[in-house]
Amino acid sequence: MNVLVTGGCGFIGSNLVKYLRKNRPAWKLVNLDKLTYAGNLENLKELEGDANHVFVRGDIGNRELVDHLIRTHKIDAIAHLAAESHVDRSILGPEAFITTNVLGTNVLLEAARHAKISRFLMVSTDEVYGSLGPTGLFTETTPLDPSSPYSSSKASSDLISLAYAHTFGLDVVVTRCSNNYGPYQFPEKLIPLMVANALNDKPLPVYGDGTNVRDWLHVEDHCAALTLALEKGKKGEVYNIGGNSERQNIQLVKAILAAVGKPESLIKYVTDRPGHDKRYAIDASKIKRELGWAPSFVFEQALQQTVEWYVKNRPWWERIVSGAYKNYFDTQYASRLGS
Ligand code: NAD
Ligand code: TDX
Repeated sequence: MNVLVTGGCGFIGSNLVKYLRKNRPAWKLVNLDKLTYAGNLENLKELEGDANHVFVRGDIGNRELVDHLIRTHKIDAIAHLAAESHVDRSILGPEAFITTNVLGTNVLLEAARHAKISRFLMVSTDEVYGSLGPTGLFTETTPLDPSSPYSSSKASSDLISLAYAHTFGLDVVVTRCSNNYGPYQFPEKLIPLMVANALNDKPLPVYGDGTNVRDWLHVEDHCAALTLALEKGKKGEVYNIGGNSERQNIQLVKAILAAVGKPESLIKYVTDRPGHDKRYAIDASKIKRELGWAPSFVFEQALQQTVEWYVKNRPWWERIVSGAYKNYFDTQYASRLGS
């Protein structure tokens, strides 16, 4: 099978590309990635010279390029991960989120429809459901109620994808996953940011009172679920993916500090994220029942391994936080302190 993977140089995309090369070695992967601030070819260094991985730098919004790739590589399926993915950045500037997540996705869907692609996997997020109170779980029939520009743009692309299945018969499958963790996550996200700051003895900015809850899933478990959805998902269906590992942010931050042997005095409570969703939790029984997926990583153990990966691979994230993107991290922190 020939698969066009979009966003294959980002966190989940690069993990997926490597997962597929290992677990579906006969598949040819064409990786279309714009290499925004979040895309990094270094994440795929081990695939240099691999004839079944073709990297193409480009924008999913470029219809001519997408058509050309589908034609020349005889693409059978599209796994669509490319996106602007960070909630805080969507609050600073929503435009790129609309351009890539909404319009870019539509370009891919149109190209897929005209080329009669046999499977379109839309990688969506649990954030499309909005926020939960202290109890309950998101199921696939929970009404969408996104709160941030990021989650609204993902809800739009998620629904447009489903509309292509209903209206045009395109073989679309949508997945909605909870928070991922693991190697190669851009250090603007909670876990790698906290590890990086702790190792540099910098304050750890916890938004609000730190009691917001996220459900954590190891990225490799997500990759396994995406592979099954791509292969066996039913046309027009949505599959929730979750780790059954709900943690308050503050619990997680304290666990990270303990793992790297740094004091809790580094924790700094800062101005809350505007519109901050309180709690996410997933009912993943449908994908377990219908596709036979189950998470294999145990959270405490895998968090420890993830922290160790960032400790060992310091140059990978140090280049980001102290190099080209230092300004983002400095201004984010200063603005949350109100300075
Ligand atoms: P990421 O920000 O690490 O990577 C995104 C990738 O997309 C980057 O390589 C970037 O260069 C590329 N990209 C961005 N705009 C592009 C464009 N216009 N054309 C081509 N490439 C472009 O994101 P991630 O965390 O790996 O998330 C991947 C996908 O999974 C996203 O769709 C996201 O919404 C979804 N998701 C993420 C999580 C999570 O916890 N990270 C959870 C659920 C769903
Ligand atoms: O510095 C921080 N301090 C803090 O308290 C950061 C960066 C985050 N937080 C909080 C906000 C959230 O409650 O930690 C939690 C996790 O934040 P993020 O890592 O930014 O993730 P989140 O906003 O939950 O969204 C993530 O999961 C769903 C991904 O970024 C999305 O792409 C995915 O769809």
